Amino acid sequence: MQTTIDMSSTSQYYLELEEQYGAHNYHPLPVVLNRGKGVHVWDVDGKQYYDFLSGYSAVNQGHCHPKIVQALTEQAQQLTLTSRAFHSDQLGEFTKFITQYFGYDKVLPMNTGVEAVETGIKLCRKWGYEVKGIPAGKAKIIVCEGNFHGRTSTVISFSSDPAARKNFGPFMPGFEIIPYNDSEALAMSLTDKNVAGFLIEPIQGEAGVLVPDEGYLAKAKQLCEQANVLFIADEIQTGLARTGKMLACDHEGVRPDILLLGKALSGGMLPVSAVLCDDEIMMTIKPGEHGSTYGGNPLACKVAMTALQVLKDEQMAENAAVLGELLRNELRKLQSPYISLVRGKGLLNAIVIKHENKDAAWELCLQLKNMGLLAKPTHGDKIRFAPPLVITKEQILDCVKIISNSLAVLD
Ligand code: IF1
Repeated sequence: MQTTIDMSSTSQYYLELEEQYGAHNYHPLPVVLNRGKGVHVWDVDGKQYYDFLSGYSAVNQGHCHPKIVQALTEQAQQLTLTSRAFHSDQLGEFTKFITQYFGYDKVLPMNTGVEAVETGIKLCRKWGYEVKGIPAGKAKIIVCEGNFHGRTSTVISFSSDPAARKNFGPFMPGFEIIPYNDSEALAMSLTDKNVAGFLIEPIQGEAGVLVPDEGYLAKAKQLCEQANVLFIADEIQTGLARTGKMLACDHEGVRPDILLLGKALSGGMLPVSAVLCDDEIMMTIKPGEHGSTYGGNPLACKVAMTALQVLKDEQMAENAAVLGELLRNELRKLQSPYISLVRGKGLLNAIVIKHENKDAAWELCLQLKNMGLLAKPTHGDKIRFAPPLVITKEQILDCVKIISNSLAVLD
């Protein structure tokens, strides 16, 4: 089993530029893209691919969605940045739009996903001291084993992935790691009166699309409520229609106390993130206590309002629910000896590869690429299948054919 990589000299040229001048903090698939539209992307030689990664779920609305591109380009010619030293006409509209959209009192806009997580942590601690009455410096936040919430030094402090932490210490204290999908472990940890919050991914993405048991999120929320602890949902990857509902928490009727959004909030145009919560929490932060230069900029606000509107107008959650079901069923029907598990919700899915060769998932992804579908292995043996939510039934069936044919490379 050895997949041949046919690289044009054009692709090779760009690969070598990155290799020489870029930091080596990634190991990408050897494909160089220069165009995207809907579910498709094209490489520098004009070869077309289905995108089954969607920019790690940032392009839920499809590549270069015309309405979002229009919002971006129009606003770019009008006003892009004021800083928060001044007001803009877009920020006010955005705050009203997104709080009504998700049903919260207030929003705090940031840029990247990890900044939303950092903001959630800071809000939670402030609330812990100023509302709950936790003694100074004692606030604790519970997180789950296998979590992925981003890459800052605080956030990797509570990662359980050795690669994310090695030689990046010393680490931020104040976090306790408990097993995921284990409400008894949560109940035990919640007996500590100094716990201010529970930070959780409703489905663990980086861990390989781990869907918790039905009822776990609702139970966890209930336990947090009883303990007067904030339930903080990181919906940066699971949110915004990806799993078949607007939020993954919606599947269990759970309303997080603090909601973290990012990625598809801009439809892949620029980094836009947001933290939503009610006044009791949000109003603990006063002027000068938190912020960012670009957070809430008019360009981001305009793009985010459009990106959210498009999700509803085009019923992307419904499409994700129906086509995700179809994708998982068709993949299971293949009965491939190399696929030991198909799991996911909506269009956030993963397969687990079973093979004697430990590079099998990587080899399969190279073959998928040769046959016109881009997906990326994670943790060695898992492959994430998360196409843009604008994909059609015919396209899903076409993709399953590509996957089926590609599996032959593992024989
Ligand atoms: C990378 C995975 C996806 C996230 C959740 C916060 C953030 C992320 C639940 C931070 C980011 C990323 C970043 C990306 C790989 C990736 C990822 F493989 F790790 F699991 F999406 F599938 N919370 N997820 O998933 O958001 O600061 O990056 O905007 O290259 O590190 P960010």
